[in-house]
Amino acid sequence: RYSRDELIKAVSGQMPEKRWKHTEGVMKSAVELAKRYGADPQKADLAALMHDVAKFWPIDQQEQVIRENHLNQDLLGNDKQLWHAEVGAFVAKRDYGIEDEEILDAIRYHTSGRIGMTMLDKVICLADYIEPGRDFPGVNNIRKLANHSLEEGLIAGLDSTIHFLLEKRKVIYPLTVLSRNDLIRQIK
Ligand code: DGI
Ligand code: FE
Ligand code: FE
Ligand code: FE
Repeated sequence: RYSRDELIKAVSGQMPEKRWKHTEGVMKSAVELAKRYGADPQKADLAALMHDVAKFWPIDQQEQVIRENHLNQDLLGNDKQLWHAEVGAFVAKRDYGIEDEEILDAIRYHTSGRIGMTMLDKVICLADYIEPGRDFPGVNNIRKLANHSLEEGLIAGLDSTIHFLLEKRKVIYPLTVLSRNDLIRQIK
């Protein structure tokens, strides 16, 4: 069993300083959002701490984890940037003993979202966009929306991702679009 301090040590040691600063920012923002919107702040803190654990793993190691453990094979035909979320959830359980499926799902879906996102999924995905260290066009608008609606903030976040992917002529992972559409339906 890892204590929170031991997890911090283990996770921060697997990434460059800058990415660890990002993770600390996501922890702070996730706890704030959880308190504001009635998710469990302790779960938000732990999911945020772990969310990018696999981000700096060598890409062939990420691929191997997905193949050998029969994780979502669809990801292998999509952008490698998506892999660390699925791999992160797997290693959070296997290597760090995190058993709570709500936390594992929040890690697993933090990049794409999913249809029927839980409150915790939304909190982590949105915190990842608005943490204090983030700086991309439109981030302040997302921060503003996040103050009054989890869904509005998240839609703006996913829209900015989709917009970025279109501009770069990247393949869009269908679940990213499905998540965005599902959130639109939720607020109608
Ligand atoms: O890990 P982070 O940088 O904190 O953020 P993230 O996990 O939300 O996103 C990682 C990257 O994944 C980001 O640069 C955008 C990219 N991404 C997100 N959704 C999609 C995507 N890339 C493709 N090709 N398709 C997607 O649907
Ligand atoms: Fe990530
Ligand atoms: Fe994200
Ligand atoms: Fe992140």
